[in-house]
Amino acid sequence: MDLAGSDFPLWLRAQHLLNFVLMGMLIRSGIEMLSSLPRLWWRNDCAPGTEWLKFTRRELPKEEGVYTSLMDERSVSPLLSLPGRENIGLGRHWHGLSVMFWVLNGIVYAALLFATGLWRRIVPTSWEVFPQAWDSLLMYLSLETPDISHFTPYDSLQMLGYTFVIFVLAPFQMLTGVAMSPAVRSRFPWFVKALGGHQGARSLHFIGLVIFSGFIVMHVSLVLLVHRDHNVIHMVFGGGEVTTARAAQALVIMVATIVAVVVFWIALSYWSLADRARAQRLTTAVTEVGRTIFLDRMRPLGAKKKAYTDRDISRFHWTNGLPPTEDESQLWVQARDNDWQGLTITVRDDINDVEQHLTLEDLRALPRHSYVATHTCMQGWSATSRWTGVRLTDLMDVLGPRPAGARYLMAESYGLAQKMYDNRPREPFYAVIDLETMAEEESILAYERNGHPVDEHLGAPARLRVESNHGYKHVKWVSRIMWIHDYADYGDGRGGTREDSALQAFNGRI
Ligand SMILES: Nc1nc2c(c(=O)[nH]1)N[C@H]1C(S)=C(S)[C@@H](COP(=O)(O)O)O[C@H]1N2
Ligand SMILES: [Mo]
Repeated sequence: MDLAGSDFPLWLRAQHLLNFVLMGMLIRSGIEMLSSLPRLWWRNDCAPGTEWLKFTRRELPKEEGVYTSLMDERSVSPLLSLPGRENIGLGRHWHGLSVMFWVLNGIVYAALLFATGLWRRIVPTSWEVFPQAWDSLLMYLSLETPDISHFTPYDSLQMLGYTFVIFVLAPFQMLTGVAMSPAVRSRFPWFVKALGGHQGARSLHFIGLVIFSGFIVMHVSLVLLVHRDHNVIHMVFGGGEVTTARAAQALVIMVATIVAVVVFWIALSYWSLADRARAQRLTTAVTEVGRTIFLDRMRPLGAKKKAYTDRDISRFHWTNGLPPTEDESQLWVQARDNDWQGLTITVRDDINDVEQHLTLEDLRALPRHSYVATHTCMQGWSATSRWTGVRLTDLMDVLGPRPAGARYLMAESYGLAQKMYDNRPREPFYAVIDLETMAEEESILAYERNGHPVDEHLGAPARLRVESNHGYKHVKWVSRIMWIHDYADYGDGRGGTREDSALQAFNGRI
């Protein structure tokens, strides 16, 4: 195959089209994720009123623990967002799926670019490119059109633009994107800190999107305004004679393709919404491959490495899920009003029907583990605290050796889920983690935060902390922790309340 045969070989044109399809999916699912918490911060505690940008008129209460991030979600039309209508779980799966193909497409593109020598027309190799680009810019600003001989096939301004987008902006989006994964943060905390923490990464990722969008608008405008016939013929046919007839043909093919892609984007939304569970099954079948290869190997550094110190502790802490009410758990409410007297946490082997009830004093008598870490909700907010409690491995040792057949650990709450997505009755909040995640040093049942008993709204008297996972695994107001054989046997079988109803992935590492 003559890879560099025509001006624009087939592989290049095919990858250009695929990139267009995937970028659209990334932007649309990105909107879904942003709409689940439509605010951006530089401050890592996301304190109310400190946003630098927001897409909602709602004012945040200054008081902690009265407003939850689920209350802040905004519903966006499926015409714009993928999939739209407050489906953060599916939005995240679509983002993950698109990014896997987008990165693959990018790697193949870069490899072929260098293999064929075509990189030479994109990557500037002389400093001359700057004065030349400046001349081009002045020409465009004076609304003149550079002569076609100027493009061989790209002029200096294009070279700079393309090089920037391909070799700077795209990697920048990948880096700021993965920085938002709790598994990456727990393993490479210095990297996330260098980007300004979770909120820095999130805000920079958004700014990257804005620059990308600006580039797309400029790129498309210039293609259509400056030597349009030449451009569309090259984009669609790869090259050849520039005649009015061929240009018209190319333009029709291009417009028809764009219409088909837009229909495809919107169809993805409605297809997802028509059967959300099916959409979750099929998208996570793909994203799990990436999670297993890249994220499952990443384990937290360990408390001794001191990635975060007490100086990083946040002033404000967001909440998701409100404390149990009298209707949800009379026991919990009475115990709260009575200094936690009478409240126990059950440690159980659900396979052999063996259990023990631990009081808070029992918990405190077990080995203590303490570390400073940033909590992130997959909706986007973060807060750094010192958490102290008992490692889950030490806790379960109370029952003796791990029973044969135990493959997961499940935690349940005294409180009900704040929101069920499909108008189902609210159920006790629960989450399941696998044995490797449980064995991580930072997987604890926490009873202290910043040296004080855990606050009521943050999970008193004890809550899970699973450092390598997003917040939806960190069950608050824990009532029971137990060995189970398979999470398929509990709830809807997806491994947690947020997995069952919001269709989050079982694996909470990204
Ligand atoms: N019982 C219970 N635990 C829960 C939730 C909940 O709704 N109920 N929300 C989870 C989610 S999505 C997050 S992000 C964290 C929030 O923890 P925080 O409120 O302590 O900040 O709690 C998790 N644990
Ligand atoms: Mo969350």
